[in-house]
Amino acid sequence: MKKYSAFGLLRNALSYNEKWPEAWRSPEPKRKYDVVIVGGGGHGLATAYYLAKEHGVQNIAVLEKGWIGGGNTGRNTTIVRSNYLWTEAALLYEKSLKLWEDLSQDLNYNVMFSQRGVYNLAHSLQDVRDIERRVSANRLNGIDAEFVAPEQLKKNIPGLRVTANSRYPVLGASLQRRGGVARHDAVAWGYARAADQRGVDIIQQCEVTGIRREGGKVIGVDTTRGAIAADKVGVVVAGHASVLADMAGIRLPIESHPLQAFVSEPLKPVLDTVVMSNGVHGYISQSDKGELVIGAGIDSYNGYGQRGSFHTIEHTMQAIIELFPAFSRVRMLRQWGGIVDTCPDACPIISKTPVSGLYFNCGWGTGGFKATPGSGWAFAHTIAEDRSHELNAAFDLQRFTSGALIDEHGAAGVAH
Ligand code: FAD
Ligand code: PYC
Repeated sequence: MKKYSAFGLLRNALSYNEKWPEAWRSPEPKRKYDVVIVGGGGHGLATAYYLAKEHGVQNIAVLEKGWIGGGNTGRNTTIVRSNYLWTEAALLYEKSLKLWEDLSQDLNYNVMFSQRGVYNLAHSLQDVRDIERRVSANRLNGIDAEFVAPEQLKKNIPGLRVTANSRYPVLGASLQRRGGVARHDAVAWGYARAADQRGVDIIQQCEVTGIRREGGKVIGVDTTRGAIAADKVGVVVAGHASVLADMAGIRLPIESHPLQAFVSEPLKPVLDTVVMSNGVHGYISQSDKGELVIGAGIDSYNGYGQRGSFHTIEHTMQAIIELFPAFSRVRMLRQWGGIVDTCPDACPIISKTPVSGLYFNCGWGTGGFKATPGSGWAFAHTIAEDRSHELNAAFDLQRFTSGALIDEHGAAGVAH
């Protein structure tokens, strides 16, 4: 493994980048791999990393049509938590949260995971009941969760309007103290560097245009850089899962929607936690650079444009100002969108498919960043062993024919 010394850092700084070592190689694609992962977002890179690290697979490529982390990994608002209602989902997200807690050390790369707590606000008696139920369910699953009363919220979150007589009164909140945020680019870069060090070929500017099959089995992919043979293919392309599934003759129960995010001009530290509200439909945190990081619900139409519509921007700002009236004076800096693939039950798919050797990991909707390590870990197991791990068994494609859906709309909440 390459070591970086303080002198090395100084030398690189003075050489104006020219002699900086590359963080990962840029190899030409080989003609054949044991495993090809389609999609160089956090999930794809994590899958490749755990395939190499946990399962000893040596001949792996990650194929990315653009640049790594250029999809939703680099576009999301970085909220990490594991407070899902149903045991199946809660345990999968909790596995991920546990991996987050050691991730910087594991990757030897600072992913800036900050456990600053995540609040989910209650604005009605029904919200309070739902939140109390979820807090209890989380605790039964060994996941930290607590209910915070309004008086305590006033102390914990200065600036939050906690009154009983506003349009959306704040009647309490759930708090997961171990939740928080991480640096999204660093997650992609950290996994890429660590995967590369284990021999994974990361090939950018390489779009998969076809999935080759023979006798019901996958045999490789067509790409903009030629055909590449593979014994196994794992597809993890966030907003484009249906497009790739179509290439293999598979129909997924997925809708693709734009989801927007916003950052403000940088401010001095004013908010040291994450606040989410399903009721007003907005959420907010403050980045280490000082920007307020803001988001809301999906744009309700289907589409692949990474922009979103104006009325969602207006609605989001209304929501945030309802919660934090003082932020009405803050100027916004940037807005962007990503494409999210949502499943009918707001839960992901990590599954084998009817094509032997072809696996799909998708449908994370608005909430897959928090799952990056756990998703990669479980998908790597599924590919290496050709069967689900118990953590992702319930997230098989079978559930859409058996009807065993896991409704997480409440926990997925704000953005869905
Ligand atoms: P991506 O990072 O999108 O990676 C998929 C990659 O596949 C892309 O790089 C794409 O270029 C590539 N690809 C697509 N087609 C092809 C092809 N044919 N050939 C080769 N490569 C291809 N989740 C949370 O948990 N917390 C949040 O706070 C949060 N906020 C969000 C805010 C926004 C605005 C958005 C858009 C999403 C948010 N999410 C959040 C969801 C989260 O970002 C995603 O679920 C997660 O990042 C998906 O990771 P990924 O690696 O699967 O996707
Ligand atoms: O899943 O926690 C989440 C989330 C917050 C914002 C978008 N997704």
